[in-house]
Amino acid sequence: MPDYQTILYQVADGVATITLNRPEVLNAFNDQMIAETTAALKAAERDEGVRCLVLTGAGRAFSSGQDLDEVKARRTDPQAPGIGEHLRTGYNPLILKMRAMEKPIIGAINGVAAGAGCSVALACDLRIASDQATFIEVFVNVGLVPDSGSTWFLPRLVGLGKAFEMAATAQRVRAEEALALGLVNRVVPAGELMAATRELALALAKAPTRAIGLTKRAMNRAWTMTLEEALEYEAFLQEIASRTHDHEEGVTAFLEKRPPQFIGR
Ligand code: LHQ
Repeated sequence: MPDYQTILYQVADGVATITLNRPEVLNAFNDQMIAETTAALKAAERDEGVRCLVLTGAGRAFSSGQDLDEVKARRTDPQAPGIGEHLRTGYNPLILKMRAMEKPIIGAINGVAAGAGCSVALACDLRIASDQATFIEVFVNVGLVPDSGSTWFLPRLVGLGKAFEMAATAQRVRAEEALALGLVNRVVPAGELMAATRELALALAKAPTRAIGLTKRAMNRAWTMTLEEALEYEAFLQEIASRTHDHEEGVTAFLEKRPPQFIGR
C-alpha cells in the first residue's frame, strides 16, 4: 500500500475509507492531496474486495478547498502553470474518477465543505452530513468561478436559482438547510456521523455492486440524453445486469423466501 502523507486510506469489511488529513488547514487541497486522493480512488476501484467508498475529513472540517498558500506560491512562480492547467491536471481527473467509478461513494460531511471541497462533496453519490456541516461555494470570495464540477452538480441538486445564489454570495448553507434543499441525503448528530455512515456503507458493500455501478453509469449519462436514448440505454444496461450472479441470486432468494447473498458480480 502506498505511503500516503495527506490522506488516510483504510479498507475493512468491503468498505474503503479515504480521510482527507490536513486538519491544520481544514483539509485544504494541495497538489499532493489531490494526487493522493485520486490514487486512493483508483486503488479502491481496482480492489475487488472494495464494494463501497467513504470520503470524509479529519478534524473539524470536510475540506476548505484549494490550499490558498499554494495558490499564493504559484502566483509568484513564473514557471508554475496557470489555474486552468491546475484544474485540468488535478481536480478534473479527481472529479471524473469519482463519477466514472462504478462503486458507490458516500460523503461523510463532518464539517465545513468550501470551494473545491464543496465540489468534491457534491461529486459523491450520497452525502450524510453531521449537524455541524456547512456548505460554502466560497470561490467568489477570492474572485473565482465555481470549479471542480460545482457548476454542473449544484444546479442539478438544488435548482438554478439557489445554485446561483450560493455561488454569487458565498452564503454558508447549514446542514438542516442543505437537507431541505436536497443537497444532502441525511443529517445526523455530529457524534453519530461515522456510525451512521458505517451502517450505510456496510449495507451497500453487501448489495449487488454491479447493478449499483451500472445505475450510477446510467444516471451520469441520462442527464444529456433524450427519453428515447435513456430508455434504450436502460435496456442495454439491464441486459448486462441480468447476466450477473447477483441478479440470479436475488430472484432465487426471493422465491426461496430467504435473504440474498450478493457477491458483487
Ligand atoms: C486555509 C484554508 C485554505 C489554506 C482554511 N488554504 N489555509 C482551484 C484551483 C486553483 C486555484 C484556486 O482555487 C481552486 C478552487 C477553490 O477551492 S477556490 C476556494 C479556496 N478556498 C477558500 O477560499 C476557503 C478559505 N477558507 C475559509 O474561507 C475559511 O477558512 C472557512 C470558511 C473554510 C472556515 O472558516 P473558520 O472555521 O473560521 O476557520 P479559519 O478560517 O480560522 O481556518 C482555520 C485555519 O485553516 C487557518 O489557519 P490558522 O493558522 O490561522 O489556524 C486558516 O488560514 C487555514 N485555512 N482554509 N483554503
